[in-house]
Amino acid sequence: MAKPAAKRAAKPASKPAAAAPPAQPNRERPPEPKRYEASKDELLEFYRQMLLIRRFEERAGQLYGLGLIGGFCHLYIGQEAVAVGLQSALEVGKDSVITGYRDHGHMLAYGIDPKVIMAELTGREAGISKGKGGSMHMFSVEHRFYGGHGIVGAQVSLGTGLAFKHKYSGDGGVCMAYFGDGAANQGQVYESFNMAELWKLPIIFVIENNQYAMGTSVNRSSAEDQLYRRGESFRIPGIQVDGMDVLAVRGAAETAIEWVRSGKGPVLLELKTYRYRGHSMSDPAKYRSREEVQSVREKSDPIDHAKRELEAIGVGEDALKALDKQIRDIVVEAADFAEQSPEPEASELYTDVLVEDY
Ligand SMILES: Cc1ncc(C[n+]2csc(CCOP(=O)(O)OP(=O)(O)O)c2C)c(N)n1
Ligand SMILES: [Mg+2]
Repeated sequence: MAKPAAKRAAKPASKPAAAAPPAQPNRERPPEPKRYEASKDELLEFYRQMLLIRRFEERAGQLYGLGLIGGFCHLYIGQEAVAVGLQSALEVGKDSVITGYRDHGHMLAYGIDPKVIMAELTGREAGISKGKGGSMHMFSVEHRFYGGHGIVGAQVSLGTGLAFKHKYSGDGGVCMAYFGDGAANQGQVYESFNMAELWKLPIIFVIENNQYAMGTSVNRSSAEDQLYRRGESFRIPGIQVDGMDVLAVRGAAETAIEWVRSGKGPVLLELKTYRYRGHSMSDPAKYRSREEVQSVREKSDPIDHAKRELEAIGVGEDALKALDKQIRDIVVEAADFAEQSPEPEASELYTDVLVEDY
């Protein structure tokens, strides 16, 4: 006779559902930034720096055309107010900066010698990376300028590491990590956002929204095209800024730096800007019309904008012309220096290359 089936163990009485974890409090937000009230001298200095970047980049474009610059070359023309406005609020040597391959303007805005930048562009020994990095891989440990990176978005996770270092060593610095609207769709950007907010790292994520990633416009590639909102699901507050107005940029920088330096965690700034030139020197420019570019140049140019403000506060034509001449001389000197500098020795091929374990 078959044994009666063992009585099934009675189901334990169901437990009351675990209480839901308490909701996180609403994230505090930085105050609305104010447009920076610059003194006459400060505004002149911003204007001077933007003009230096513009003229320097124009000359770099010519040297590229003459075959003196090899490899890639991404110009910053049109975006000058972003690097100048933001970096003018940082403390050189204490804070750190990292960006992508469109990096010459950032170096100039950080007060790095135009001669060594031009020498780097032309692959000379006197270049800031001994001529071995070129346009995309500029670097200055002294200035805590950590590149110059060719892999789109990679600088965001590296920048998060720099911010971790600032916090870990308690050196009081903040990291400014720049990336483009195209890079804003990279996965590692969001992994970085998560860690940065979780650990309240001192980092300002700066999206330079110049409207295009190579030939792809933001609207064609981004489900959320209001890029300042991209940190929301990580509780990172975002601010949208007119990136063609150097004083608006500087004002946003002040707000962001104050917030981040006081230990409140990361902030995301979206700078609305525009690049006038092609993505790099080899760009067929079929994805936008000449009229579009012309219209931005005429209506929103950051240098014209600052010039009009200077005129309005009484800076005369002669003073502006003298400044223009001074900048042209600096750029000519940088180009001459670069052209006359020797190329690195062939033996340099074997230096600064990691061959051992570490
Ligand atoms: C991981 C990776 N994918 C693709 C590329 C090729 N690439 C170089 S620049 C670029 C566009 C990036 O655009 P954006 O981030 O808007 O920066 P912008 O050039 O406008 O400054 C692409 C796709 C790359 N260098 N790295
Ligand atoms: Mg872009």
